[in-house]
Amino acid sequence: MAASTIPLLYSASHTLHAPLTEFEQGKIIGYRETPERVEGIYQRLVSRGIGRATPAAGSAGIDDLCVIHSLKMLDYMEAVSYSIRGEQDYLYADFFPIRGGAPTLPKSLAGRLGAYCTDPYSPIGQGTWKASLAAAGLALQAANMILRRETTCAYALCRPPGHHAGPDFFGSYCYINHAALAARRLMALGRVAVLDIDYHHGNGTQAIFWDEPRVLYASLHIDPNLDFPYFSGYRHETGGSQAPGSTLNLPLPPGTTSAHYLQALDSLLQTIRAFQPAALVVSLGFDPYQDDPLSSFRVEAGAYSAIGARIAFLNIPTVFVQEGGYAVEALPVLAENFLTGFLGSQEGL
Ligand code: SP5
Ligand code: ZN
Repeated sequence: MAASTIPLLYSASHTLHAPLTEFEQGKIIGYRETPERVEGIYQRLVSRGIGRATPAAGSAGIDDLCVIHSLKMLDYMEAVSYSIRGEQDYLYADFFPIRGGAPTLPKSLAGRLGAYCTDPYSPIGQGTWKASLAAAGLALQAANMILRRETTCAYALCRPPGHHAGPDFFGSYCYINHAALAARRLMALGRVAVLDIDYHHGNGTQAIFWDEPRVLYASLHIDPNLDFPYFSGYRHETGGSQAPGSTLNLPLPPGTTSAHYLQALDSLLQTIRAFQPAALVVSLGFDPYQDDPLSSFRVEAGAYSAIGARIAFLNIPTVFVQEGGYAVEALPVLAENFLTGFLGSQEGL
């Protein structure tokens, strides 16, 4: 029996995190990772009867997060967030330690900003920590629902996103790696695959599972020679010495069409199938879409139902975790297409 709806995990706390601006080539522009992104998807999926609104069970705690992130970084983020007074105030990292040394951590919180941060796209405000814990709670709840066999799939509408957050770094709109949290929890079932279809390489997720043979990290993304995160996501990165072959990067060129994209996806899915995972986590970014302001691909809106259907054919318990996607007007339709394809092709477990 094909399921026709998916549990949709949402928390209004995401609105506590809403920076106003970001840098682009020395200019200040509107922050792209806005609350409207997730609001639009949520409204659409509920009103179309695709998403089953499921109450949030509660925020994650630091104990949940330190399984994948360093306690020092977590304590730091919390301290910065709670030190901020003004509702509109956000601290942006602008100085970064030179690599290769063990930098002295300065005493001031402002001085430490760059110590854990890869770039200035993840400013910290007074609501950033609370919003991140709430989003992490959604991903863990989705994984718990699978573990308890309450469902075979769930969609965590996480915001801010997470796949650029690693063991001891964060950046690019991300703070806590929600997909990695879900994957780590699902390891209770056995091997876990993480399929990352955000436009950008998930450098954080790759780093977290680099030496973990029980987790396969497989990602389709823009060639890092040309775009963020630049320093990882290359094909030759295939996992650490304890986990050779557990990372699979498939960089794609600008101009990648729907057909090319689906072909590349099929090749990742084949590797995932061979890995025989007990569960799947999908880092679900809609930024490969052709009209996304950050995308150079030509993936059409209609392709998302085919992408969803192909993932459903794996026929394993699946947690979807929201990552990027910045074509705010189109996001609700992209999510609807994706889930229509997925739910329509589920065989039933
Ligand atoms: C989660 C996620 O998708 N994060 C992406 C963060 C990308 N941040 C870098 C933004 C650089 C924008 N410059 C590209 C201009 C394209 N017109
Ligand atoms: Zn992205």
